[in-house]
Parts: sequence; structure tokens; C-alpha cells
Amino acid sequence: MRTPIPFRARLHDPRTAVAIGRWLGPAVLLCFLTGLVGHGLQTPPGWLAPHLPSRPVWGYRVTQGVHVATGIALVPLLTAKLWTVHPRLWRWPPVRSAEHALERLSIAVLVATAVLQVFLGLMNIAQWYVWPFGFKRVHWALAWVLAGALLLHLAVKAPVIAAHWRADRRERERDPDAGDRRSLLLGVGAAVGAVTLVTVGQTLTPLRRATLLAPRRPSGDGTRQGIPVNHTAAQAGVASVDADAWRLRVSGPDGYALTLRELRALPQHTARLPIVCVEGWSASAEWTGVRLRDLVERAGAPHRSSVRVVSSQRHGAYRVMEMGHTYAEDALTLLALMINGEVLSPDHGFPARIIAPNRPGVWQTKWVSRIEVLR
Ligand SMILES: Nc1nc2c(c(=O)[nH]1)N[C@H]1C(S)=C(S)[C@@H](COP(=O)(O)O)O[C@H]1N2
Ligand SMILES: [Mo]
Repeated sequence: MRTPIPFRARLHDPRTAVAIGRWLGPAVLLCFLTGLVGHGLQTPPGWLAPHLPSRPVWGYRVTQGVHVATGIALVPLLTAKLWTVHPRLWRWPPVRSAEHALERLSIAVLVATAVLQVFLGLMNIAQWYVWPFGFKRVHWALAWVLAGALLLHLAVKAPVIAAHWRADRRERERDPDAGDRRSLLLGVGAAVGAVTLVTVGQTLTPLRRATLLAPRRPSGDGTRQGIPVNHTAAQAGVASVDADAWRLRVSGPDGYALTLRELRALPQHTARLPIVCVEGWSASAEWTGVRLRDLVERAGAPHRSSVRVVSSQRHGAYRVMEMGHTYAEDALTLLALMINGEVLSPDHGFPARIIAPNRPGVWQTKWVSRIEVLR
């Protein structure tokens, strides 16, 4: 009888860990940077708000699309990395020296924040908001903890990374695991390709037919008037609007009010602009309505005024929105009355909604009832 071959930790080695890290590192960096941009556009600090660019029109669509796509790609990459290194995580004794204890602590923070960050992002995409804390603040804070832990990790592992970044040919020929490692990396690459393919169509519309897993698709089932509905009028608690009684109030030095009929009689403009939800889907539509800057100028707004927009929705985080002058003065920023040639449906914000270029979906306020010039 043959003696059983003792278990050998195949591919649980530094070379494999570094090979996966070569893809994992750039994916994390890209996810982090696009996350910074998205956060800046959605919740800018006061000093930044007046300087946010309203162009390119598709800017946020690209950064948020890449943010969500890299975040999803991190699932197979992170899984492969953890699988490769996990035997080291269980080594006994857990602590051998003060220095070793510090290193293990930093690894614990790194692993915990990375896994939690990706998991929270996925839950957010799936609109599964079950935690008792605010997603945005926690995701934002964790991003910085993760960035710090990762930089520390890269510094500590710099010698290992340098030693294994590239194997020279002779070394590869001597390495009995080289073939298996190549297979593993190919498998991880295929998994990244697969999860990307079945989700990225939610924002990269030529691939929309391949969208099997994303909760929202940019067209087809579940859309109305050509684009998805994120919060319906019923969900937002907006009662059906009496078009004759409705008024748009614009406050400013020369405030005024308009009926829907008067609003429709003002010069109308059409712009093709996307709605880009932070949750990862985006879809373009042709919007027709009145330029916000025309409405604001008519209220006697001084040059470079920022604007507050209030929805007739009673509660909810997106009831009130503020926009800096770069958006308010952009000729493409509309108080839209129509979408793709039809009057807005109640779910898309009837009778009037905001649509602006390079802006997170959360600020494309529906059911607008009041516009305030802020100065
Ligand atoms: N008043 C109001 N406007 C709103 C929302 C909302 O909940 N209330 N949701 C926002 C979000 S998160 C997105 S992504 C877009 C989606 O627009 P749509 O439902 O017309 O596709 O509307 C935005 N406008
Ligand atoms: Mo959204």
C-alpha cells in the first residue's frame, strides 16, 4: 500500500499571493479613486461645491460605473487572495513578538475592512439597506481605514513583493507549481470577466442584454418611458398631482409663481442626459423642459447664484437638493417636463423634475415644487 502523500500547501505561497496582488492592487486603487470622485460629486464639502464641473456630461457615469464594476471584480480577486494566504492566518502561536503582533493586527484590520467594504457595497447595489448606520458615512470612513492598512501592508511586504514580482525563466522552469499557478490565475481572470459581463450592462448599455445579475437594467423590463424608476411616487409618498392647481414657486429678489400651463409656454429645450444612480445603473433619455438658468435669472438671481430645489415629497433624504452655480448656469440643466417625447409619468417626477449633466442620480430631484435662489 502506498503511504499517503503529506499535505503540501500548493499555491499557498508568496509568489501566488504577489501574482494575485498585481491585479488586486490596481483594482482597489481604481475603486478607491473613483469612489473619491463620486463622493465629491454627491456630498462635496462647502469649499468644493461651487467648483464641481458640470462637464463632461458623462463624467459621473464613467466614474461610478468603474467604481461599481471594480467593486464587483474585487469579489473573486479578494477571494483568491484570501484563499492563497489563509494558511498563514491560522499559524500557531498567533503572536511571536511585539513586532509580529503589530503586523498581525494590521493584517486583521486590512482583511476585515476589505471584506466589509466590498460586502457593504454589494448590499447597497442590491438596495438591501438593513444596517442601523448610514451607508455613505461608513463606506467613506472604511475606505480611508482600508487605504491606510493597505499602504502599511505594501510597505511591510515590499521585499516579498520585489522578490516575487517577476520570476525569471529558469526559476519558472524549476518551479513544479508554475502550471497550476497559471491555471489558478486564468480561473480568477475568467471569474472577474464573468461577474463583470453579467453586471456591467446596467451602465454600459451595449452590453445590456448580458445583464443577468444587476438589480436594475437600463432598458426593457422594469423601466418606464425608457428608463428605470428608482423610487416610485407611491414609495416616496407623493400623492397624484392636480395639474391645474399645481404651482412652481421660484423665490429670489424677484420671486414669482407659475402654473404648469405657463411653464409649458416658456422656451423649451431638449437635452440628452443620463440618470446615473449611485447604485450602479445608468440610462440616457431625451429630456425636454425649461432651462433652470432661465427660471433663476427671471427671479433676479445675481450671477453665480447657487440654488436650492425642493420636492413636493414630504419626507426622505432626497426631498431637498442644493446645486452650485456651475450646474445652475449650465445650458443643459433643465427643469424637465418631458422624457423621450412624453409628459413625465408620476414615477419619473410629474409634473417637473431636475436633470443636470455630470450629476449623481440622487440629486436629479423629482416632483419639484419650489426653487430658491441662494446667492
Ligand atoms: N424627490 C425625489 N427625487 C429623486 C429621488 C427621490 O427619492 N425623491 N430619487 C433619486 C434617485 S436615487 C435616482 S437614481 C433618480 C432616479 O430617477 P428615475 O426614478 O426617474 O429613474 O431620481 C432621484 N430623484
Ligand atoms: Mo439613485
